[in-house]
Amino acid sequence: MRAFFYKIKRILLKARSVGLGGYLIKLFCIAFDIPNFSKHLYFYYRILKNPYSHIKRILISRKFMVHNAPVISKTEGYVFPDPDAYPGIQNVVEICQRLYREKLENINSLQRSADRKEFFYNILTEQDIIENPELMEFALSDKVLNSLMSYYGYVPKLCSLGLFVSPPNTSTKRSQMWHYDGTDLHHVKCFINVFDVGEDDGPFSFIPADRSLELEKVTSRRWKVPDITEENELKDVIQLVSPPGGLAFTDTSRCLHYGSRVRGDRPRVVFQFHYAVHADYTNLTADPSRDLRIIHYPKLRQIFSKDSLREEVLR
Ligand SMILES: O=C(O)CCC(=O)C(=O)O
Ligand SMILES: [Fe+2]
Repeated sequence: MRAFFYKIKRILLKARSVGLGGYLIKLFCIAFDIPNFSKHLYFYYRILKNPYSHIKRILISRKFMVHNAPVISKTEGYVFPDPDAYPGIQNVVEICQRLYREKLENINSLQRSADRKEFFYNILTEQDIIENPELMEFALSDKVLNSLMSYYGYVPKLCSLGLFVSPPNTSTKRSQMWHYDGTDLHHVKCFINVFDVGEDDGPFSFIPADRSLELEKVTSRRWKVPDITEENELKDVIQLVSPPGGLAFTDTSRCLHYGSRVRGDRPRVVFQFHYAVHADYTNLTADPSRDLRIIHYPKLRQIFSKDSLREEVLR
């Protein structure tokens, strides 16, 4: 009985977060057993609602595209670039290291406020971004935007960002299990390791998009799989194991992924910024311990909308 009410509650919460149109699409696709197709339908539904805005996004991306940035593979849905390709990354890492150390004293209370996701929570605040504009400037830099625009083919939206702490833990739940990110057609997340991350430190781990699709067909395990164990599957896993500054851009709607299985004795800290086709693909309420959703921070959007490209990214 409890499980039944829990299921109903989840359905209602989901309906509220994606809006009526998005929700009907989801229900339709579930009914026909094509859940991943709902992302495509949602994409066309939003474009048809406002075609002009999409055309504008294509035109602005053409104007600013310079093709000198690492390319996110359209087939594989990721790039593991040389950090030196992105000017300013070392500075970003140093700022994040300092912010983490400054907040260390209060880290337990920050973790407690991260209600359900105590294994992956954000400690960055709006004030930190205002005082350290280099973080946002990096996420909006020409190089980063060029990597993204050549993948999307139009200007993507900055959806959220954060400095995420994953403390040592023994759990394997929620985003610690294999999953795709939902609703939006292309969530592209950039993960930057702030300190050394080894195999035991819960590295961000994923399977390239083409291989994820094959696995999904063979195993029909699309969602929240506790583990993928067959040897032929495991060999395809890529882990963001690196010294500080190691980074990856991954389309988490197409690449099966998980992270934060921190079995060693030190926390994993990453700076992550998250792009999507629509920043408002969900109406989550503001919760800085989850992440900083740009739609909830008009002041940041105003400060960093420096030209027509950044304006579009933050609109
Ligand atoms: O903990 C991680 O590294 C992965 C988190 C995740 O699934 C996500 O940000 O989409
Ligand atoms: Fe995810």
